[in-house]
Amino acid sequence: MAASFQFHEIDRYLRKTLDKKRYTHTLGVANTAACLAMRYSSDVNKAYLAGLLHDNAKCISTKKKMAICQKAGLSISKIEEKNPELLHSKVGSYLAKQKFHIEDSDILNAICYHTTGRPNMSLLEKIIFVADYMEPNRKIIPGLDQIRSMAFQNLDNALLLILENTLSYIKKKDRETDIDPMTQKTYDYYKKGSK
Ligand code: DGI
Ligand code: FE
Ligand code: FE
Repeated sequence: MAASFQFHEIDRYLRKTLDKKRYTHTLGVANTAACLAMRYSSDVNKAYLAGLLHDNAKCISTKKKMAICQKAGLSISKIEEKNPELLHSKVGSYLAKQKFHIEDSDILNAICYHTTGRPNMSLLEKIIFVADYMEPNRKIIPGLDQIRSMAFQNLDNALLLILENTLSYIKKKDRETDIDPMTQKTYDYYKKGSK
């Protein structure tokens, strides 16, 4: 299990590699994930650790992210090539293992799928996905209050509301073609489950 020295070491790395805004967001996600873990009887330390690490690759340049993928043999889809910000999740998952020796596959998957989600997510994956969207430092957007209160009542419903918002946001930006098929699959899966 994650010991506090590990949190400390990761915190030092994040302070160094993330910009201020991203670092603040990261602490918000870690704390929110811990709260959701308390609510849903999930491992609180694990949720905090996954929250701390979820955006660890966010401030790495596109060029470097691509290079890391190539070196590590991680595939880059067409949509990721066109929208390279999507790569921070899988690169972050890889670096969590390489740099911090995280072996827990649930934590690694929670990092890897925190942007698009995926069908049939584990409880920890859902917690990180939702915490990322609702943490206290996020810019207030319509529907966020409802999502925040829903997150503590029904996690799957909160997940669905977030996916709805994300998909309509991407479509509004006139980038319909840029929807990652995984985001759509996640939405379809949880939409079907909600009926
Ligand atoms: O890294 P964060 O900003 O904390 O949050 P995130 O990892 O969820 O990334 C958010 C961004 O990802 C947001 O601008 C929307 C974008 N995104 C989510 N799903 C998709 C997507 N972008 C594209 N192009 N396609 C998607 O399916
Ligand atoms: Fe992210
Ligand atoms: Fe994030």
